[in-house]
Amino acid sequence: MVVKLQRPILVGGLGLSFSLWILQSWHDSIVQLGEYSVLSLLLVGGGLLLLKQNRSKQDSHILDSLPVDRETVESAIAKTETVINHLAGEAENHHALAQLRERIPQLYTELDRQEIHLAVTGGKSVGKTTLIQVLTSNWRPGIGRKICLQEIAPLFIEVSENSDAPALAQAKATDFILFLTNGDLTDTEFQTIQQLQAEKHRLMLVFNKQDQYLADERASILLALKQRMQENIVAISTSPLPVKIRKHNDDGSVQEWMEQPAPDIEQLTQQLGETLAQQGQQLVWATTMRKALLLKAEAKNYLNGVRCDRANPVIEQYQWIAAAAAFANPVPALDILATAAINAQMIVDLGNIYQQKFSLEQAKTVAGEMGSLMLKLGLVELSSKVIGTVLKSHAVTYVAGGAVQGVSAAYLTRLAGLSLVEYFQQQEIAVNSATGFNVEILGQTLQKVFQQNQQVGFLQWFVKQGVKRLLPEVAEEKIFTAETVA
Ligand SMILES: Nc1nc2c(ncn2[C@@H]2O[C@H](COP(=O)(O)OP(=O)(O)OP(=O)(O)O)[C@@H](O)[C@H]2O)c(=O)[nH]1
Ligand SMILES: [Mg+2]
Repeated sequence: MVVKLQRPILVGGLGLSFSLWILQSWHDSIVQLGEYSVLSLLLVGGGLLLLKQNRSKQDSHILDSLPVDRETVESAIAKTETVINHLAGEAENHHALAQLRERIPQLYTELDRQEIHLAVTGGKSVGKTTLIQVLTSNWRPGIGRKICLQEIAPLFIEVSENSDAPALAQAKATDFILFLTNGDLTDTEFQTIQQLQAEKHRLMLVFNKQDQYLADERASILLALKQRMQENIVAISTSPLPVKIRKHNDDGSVQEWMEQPAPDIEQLTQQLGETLAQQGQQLVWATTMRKALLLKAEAKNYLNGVRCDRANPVIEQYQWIAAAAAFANPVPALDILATAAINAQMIVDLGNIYQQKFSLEQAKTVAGEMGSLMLKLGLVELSSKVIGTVLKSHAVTYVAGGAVQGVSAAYLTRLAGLSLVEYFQQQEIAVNSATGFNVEILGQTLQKVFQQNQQVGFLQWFVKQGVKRLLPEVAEEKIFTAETVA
């Protein structure tokens, strides 16, 4: 449905007068707005928290199903392919299509990969290179699979945030991670391990250089490590310091020499050998699964971008329709404002863009739900107050009645539209959609979108747009003049 806005609507008899004192009072209104922002921040805080918890639950749910069997991985790859096909269907010349598509057959090949990839990671000089050398020359696990050891660039060297991200990404791309430390874990080491475990990466904590400690120190470090991580801890010395050997001869003389002890890596080779023998196949499938999910997320991101570009003009269109309606017929009651602001046809149109089909009847129900949610959350009252304040600073007190309703209706329509977009984006790609609407999640989305769109700067801009639309003759010239003066 395409509706062209007729303008100007109802301008007769209304006048706007701008003068410089308004610009002075601008500051006051910013302070007032600041208060509203704090208020609504408090209001949405709880909701956001809920949303976050919900998100992480969803993610871990997917990954809890690791380790996986072959069919699960194949179906994940197929779903990824579906998303890419949607992208191709909706944007046939999309720049990312070729590289996304290429990676699908690679995933199928990856399922049958025979080698197992191990990452050797940890801080600077913990013994990564030495461990790889020792394992390469001394270890024959005999599991019928080739084992590739990859040294990851040292972590925790730079203090800046995310500086370890590229190195960690390399480690995450492998099947199993050997995380080396030379003593008790630092907080950063521990956080990194926790993050890897939360993302369901398999890892073993390797306490290397234990020859540097006395026996009782070693034991207490091991104990500390075990308190932090219940399982998968081994203690080794890949390159123990030479020890002095003293020999007392029969003739009373003493001979001394330095001897290089052999590397002590037995705990590691034994445990690792067992894990790889028992779970080698699973590890490869789990890695493939992770890669398929990553590719799917990437493709979905592109798809959401394409759809968002289509959704924006639709929201804009309905937002000014709502503004015109409320402006022409300003009803003070807040509830009418909320429901009138959410056009069921907008929901149908946006649903179409996101491949979520709604009948007009269904869309009306959703519109009703959203309207009452907005009321319940106090968004209607809050936004009309804020918009009223901004309008006053424009000295439109004259028309405040209709203008407040008009701009508020536009603003609420925008919130509703953006929330729907955000909600649809979170949904799984519909294969056969028509699944029920989750009002709870929609409510959380509304609060989040409201918070993102209630910054003072945005509201001021938005009110200006609204006034321009509703009172084009008067507003344009005056507002632009005011801007030049400011
Ligand atoms: N005492 C002792 N020293 C060790 C042990 N393992 C390695 N080292 C020494 O630690 C130093 C660093 O070892 P590397 O293997 O180069 O460590 P790395 O983690 O690869 O170092 P970067 O790649 O520079 O981060 C070397 O001097 C090794 O000889 C060990 O078990 N005991
Ligand atoms: Mg090294």
